[in-house]
Amino acid sequence: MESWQSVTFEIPGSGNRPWPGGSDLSRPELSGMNVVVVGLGSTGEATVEFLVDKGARVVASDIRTRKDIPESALSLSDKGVSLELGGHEVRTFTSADLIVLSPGVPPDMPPLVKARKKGVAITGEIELASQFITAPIVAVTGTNGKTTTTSLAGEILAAAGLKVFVGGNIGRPLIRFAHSAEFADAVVIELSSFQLETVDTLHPKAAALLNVTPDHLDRYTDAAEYFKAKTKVFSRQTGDDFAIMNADDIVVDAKSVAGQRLEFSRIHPVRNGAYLDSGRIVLASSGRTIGEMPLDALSLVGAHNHENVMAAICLATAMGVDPQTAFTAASEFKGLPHRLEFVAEVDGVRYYDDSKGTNVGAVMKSLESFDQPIILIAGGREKDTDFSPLADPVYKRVKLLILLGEAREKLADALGGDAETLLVSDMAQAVKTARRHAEPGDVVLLSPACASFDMFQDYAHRGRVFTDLVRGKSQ
Ligand code: UMA
Repeated sequence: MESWQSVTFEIPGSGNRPWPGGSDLSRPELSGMNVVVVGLGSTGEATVEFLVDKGARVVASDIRTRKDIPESALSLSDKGVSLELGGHEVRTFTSADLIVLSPGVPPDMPPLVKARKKGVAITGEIELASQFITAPIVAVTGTNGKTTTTSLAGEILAAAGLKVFVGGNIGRPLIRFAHSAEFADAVVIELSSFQLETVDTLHPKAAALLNVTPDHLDRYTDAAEYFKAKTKVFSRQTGDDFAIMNADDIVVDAKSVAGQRLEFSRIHPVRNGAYLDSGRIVLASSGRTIGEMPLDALSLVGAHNHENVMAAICLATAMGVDPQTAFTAASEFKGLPHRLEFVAEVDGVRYYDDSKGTNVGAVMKSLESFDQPIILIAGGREKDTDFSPLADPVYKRVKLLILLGEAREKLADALGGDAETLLVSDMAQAVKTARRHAEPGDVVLLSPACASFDMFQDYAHRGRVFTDLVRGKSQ
């Protein structure tokens, strides 16, 4: 492939004292080290197992009490791990050599602040794992589309004959791969802003920042802080690496990215990267077309998915996959559950499950994906969200807004003037109401703009409940 154009922008640091690992290729000595792992969810459990195997003395600290901790985590005490349950002790944190945070743990939690002040090294699972991985890393971050892009990039690389590990925020902790010591030609990881906060030396060969719209404002002081965490994905790249960005979305006001820049755009041609033109995805290098495919060859619907596909194709071609292989794998990719997933057509009405649409940006993109009138089911637990950006797309595309969950009044205040609005008490009532008002040709879309935890175990549970109701399985 021909050389790609280079551009630069500035990257923030983590604010933590880097843990004793140091540079990209050093494999730190963990044996005998006192390590506190904070959080005993999927990340924490995998991290503890890894550290124990490396000979570290491990304390696993979690705010949950024993009765809420899964048996698999409790049984870690059989391997010599000390469990600190029901809260975090300041002394445990300040006396550690190293603290490894789970992504969901807020970095400003008081015991952490005290440990940081005392100079205790603090890191995260991704940073720790990456120091034990020699395979090239392909990283995907952004507010929306991460999981689809990560999965598709993995599929394309696999279609090109590479042995690939796909993990990270997608649900498989990266440290599980580091622990397994299995061989891979490439490691494809989805990275959340939470995970990127604690990254210091992670060095992806190819990294994509898909888009940034404000999210997780219950964790960050403002959108800029969230955005800064996202840009850390590029911080350790060199001129041999690839930095992939959405030319339509992100105005990166920073100054230095060392990686070679590839862009993707739905709106205009790019010199290096992918863009849409007359119903085709065009791949360009130094302004020259090096491949193209028709958009209607894709199973994925929606403008945002076109972006995801272009990003995945850029990542794969940056890793040396030929365009035709990338296009073929993209056209065979069926998408993921709960992300604008087609559920059923009932009486001429098409139902879509977009339960993973947990923020305003995701819902905006999903609304843009349809030309038909939309009955939108939204609401749940909000995250200090400003819903006002939804007003315009709701006004233009939504014929009926059905709201549920803790945020329903706040959503009604923000959007009630833009479409006929009904408040309901649960998902069963939401689906029944949608069915009563829908006419043939309409779309009923569950895309909540909120988290699910007020009424469901998680977004997948919410999606399943919706799907079962639509298909008439649980009425
Ligand atoms: N905990 C504490 N103290 C605290 C806060 C939490 O002890 O102050 C404990 C909780 O009691 C719980 C554990 O920490 O036992 C949970 O840790 P976690 O929230 O980091 O969750 P994990 O199970 O380790 O899952 C994490 C990601 N979760 C979050 O970032 C919130 C998963 O992403 C990811 O798949 C997994 O690691 C593997 O990498 C989920 C997610 O919702 C899908 N991500 C967010 C998103 O996509 O928007 C960022």
